Amino acid sequence: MKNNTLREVAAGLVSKGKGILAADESEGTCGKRFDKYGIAKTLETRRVWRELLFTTPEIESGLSGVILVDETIRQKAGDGRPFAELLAARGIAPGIKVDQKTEAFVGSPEEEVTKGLEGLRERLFEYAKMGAKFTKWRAVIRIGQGLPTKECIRENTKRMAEYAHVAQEAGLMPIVEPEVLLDGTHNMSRCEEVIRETLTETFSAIREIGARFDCLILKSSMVLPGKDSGEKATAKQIAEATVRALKASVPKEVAGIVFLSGGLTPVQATENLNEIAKIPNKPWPLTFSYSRALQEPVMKAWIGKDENVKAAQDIFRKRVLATAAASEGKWTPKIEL
Ligand code: 5MM
Repeated sequence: MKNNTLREVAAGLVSKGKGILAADESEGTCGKRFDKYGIAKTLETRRVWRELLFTTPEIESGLSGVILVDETIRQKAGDGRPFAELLAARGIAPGIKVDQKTEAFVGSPEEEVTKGLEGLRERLFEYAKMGAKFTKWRAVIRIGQGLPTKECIRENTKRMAEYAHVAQEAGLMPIVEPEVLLDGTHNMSRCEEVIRETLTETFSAIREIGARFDCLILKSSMVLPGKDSGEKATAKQIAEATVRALKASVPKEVAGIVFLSGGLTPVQATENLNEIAKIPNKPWPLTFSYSRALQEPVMKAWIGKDENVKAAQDIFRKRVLATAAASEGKWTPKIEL
């Protein structure tokens, strides 16, 4: 019974023509984004920002779910409804980020391991009561001289697998997100190799702990040349390399794959997804789970001012619908971004 529910939640999240909004920035990350536009960093401005996003007209046509953060799942909209309730009433599944920051990896301090297993079970039960239907855990993998180390990948994937197992037991469908960072001077083929290695380790750890592949979603980076590599790649090349890496390392039983935008511009994130969608014969449904690529232009239009809410929501609606079109390979440059 529990597995059927987990499968249903997963299927809903990756249903045709829809994807996920990642609105799970921690206070620090959200603060960095606010700083860029001079927006005051308070509990209330973060609440108003999230309300702007979640009350945007028509987003339910392109959004299947929203990933919240602890602070936000406890907050309410101006009409008094908790955000999780408001989203669910619109047919958008509320999810929750459950990892808790990173710590330096012993023996390779340039690398990080994600924390959050302590007290996880109890937190999951509380989130379920608040209406969460799914969860997310992110690990960060850095490419560099001698990096990533096998040991750091192993420790991160071991913890992530344990999280997935506990989340499935608690009835909250897990998203596992081993993010391979865009930062660095590496070329695209090195990125492909690291994504394959990381995902192979991820699924071997998940198999070992006994969590179910068909009751979880993978959130992955795309295969890209490092940000400072000087290498250029077309959206088609990125799509082909990404699908090749996924086919080589992700079990067919996995319920779906969603992509993070990882610092790509909104246009790049849309074009790459559109090309990925056009590739035939993929064993899993694939779509987006973007944060920055959906939110950046919206925040720029809002800049914390009430009088800009409508204009910002209009941009958000267009971004969601364009990205949703791209998830089906139906985006064309004629569709406004
Ligand atoms: C990689 O970050 C995730 C996807 O966002 P982008 O599309 O912008 O790459 C995102 O869900 C991330 O996990 C959250 O922003 C939370 O990050 P912090 O660092 O605040 O926990």
